[in-house]
Amino acid sequence: MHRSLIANVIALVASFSCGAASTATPVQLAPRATSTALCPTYNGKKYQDANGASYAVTCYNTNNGNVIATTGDPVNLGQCMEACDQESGCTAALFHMGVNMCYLLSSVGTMTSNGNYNIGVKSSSSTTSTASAAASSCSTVQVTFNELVTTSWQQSVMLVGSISQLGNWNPNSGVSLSASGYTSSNPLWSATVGLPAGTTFQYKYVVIGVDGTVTWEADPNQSYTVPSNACSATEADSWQSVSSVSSSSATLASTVKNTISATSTTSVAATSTCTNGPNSRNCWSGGYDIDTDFDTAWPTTGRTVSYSWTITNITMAPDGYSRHVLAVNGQYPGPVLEANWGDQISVTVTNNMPNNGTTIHWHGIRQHNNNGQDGVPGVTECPLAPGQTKTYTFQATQYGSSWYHSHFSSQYGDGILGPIVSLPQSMMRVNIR
Ligand SMILES: [Cu+2]
Repeated sequence: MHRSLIANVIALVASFSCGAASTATPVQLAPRATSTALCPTYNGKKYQDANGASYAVTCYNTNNGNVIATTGDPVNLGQCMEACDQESGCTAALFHMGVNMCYLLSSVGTMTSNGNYNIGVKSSSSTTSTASAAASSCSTVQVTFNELVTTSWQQSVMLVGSISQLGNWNPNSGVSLSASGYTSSNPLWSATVGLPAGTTFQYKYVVIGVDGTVTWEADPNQSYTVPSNACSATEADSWQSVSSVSSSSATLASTVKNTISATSTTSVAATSTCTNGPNSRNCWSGGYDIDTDFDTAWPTTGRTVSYSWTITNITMAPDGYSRHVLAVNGQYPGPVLEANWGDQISVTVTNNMPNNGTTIHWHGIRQHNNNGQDGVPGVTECPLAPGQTKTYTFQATQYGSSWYHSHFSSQYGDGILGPIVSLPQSMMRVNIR
């Protein structure tokens, strides 16, 4: 796996070349440092996955662990562990912090210390249920329901079941799940419900669309008995789609879609953990709220905001004294780049300066897994030569105000700059451009 990682880096480096430099020999990479600086943060830490299994963490580099799968874009070792739990045969997982890659391992292999990796080794003997069983029992058990279901913008997820606590099958009275742990690679919706010990019931998850459409997951109903020897428990499920049900099932066609009328006077759907009131608009739609960490979760609106900019060398007098200015669409400062949180942004930049290269950097935009759009000449791209055009595309995964600027030479001091405004959901303007 080590070799494939390095091969990827070489491929990335080799894939960009600036004119004559394209014939240059591949860059020789420096050996990876073997610092263990990151280890103490995680060493000895215990993670718990969606099924309640515990993982102990040791910081190691594996030399011959048998990789059974890899997943991209995990945020931490805990998510990597959850992916491991979903994969049969996975006994350990390795999270590479440098590139946010998750390696699911069927064995751990020989280890040498390396701070760029964290490994969680599945410990079969310790699970939450056995641990809490030994501890005590409770009349009300806090049951956490974790559901993996990929949802789109402004959808929400509810848990509905055959007992009153789950709405007696009425989706208007079910339990709202929170998407606070949702990421594209681990679409986790979750809720914790206090239920009487020993109760047996049936349940399903439903997805609520922005127009109130209720989509039930496919049959069969799931069944659950609340443990009577524990105070907390976890139930992990994935969305049951029709295609995952055996075709011999008589209930195959029973995916039900209902439309319920909106009972709220607002388009904002509060989650189980967030409620709007007269003095608070902190709860946003789609399970997002003011506390959502936009490094791990963001909406995808499906809308693209497009701009077309031409960079020219002109004469202006911004402070009353005529001088040469490098202008964006003939103006200084440049046009406002405005989008809603979750929009795709597309900016086509044409360099019409006669004797300057240029790139545009989107200051403060994370560009996670999207390096090529970061606009840093000599690092992520070649500068645009006079007359060249490039379309930068990236998603507004963050909200707030920042600025864009040329990253070439000191051009932003001569005018190539402007504001970026990514509106949070509480301020969204649907009709931007
Ligand atoms: Cu900057």
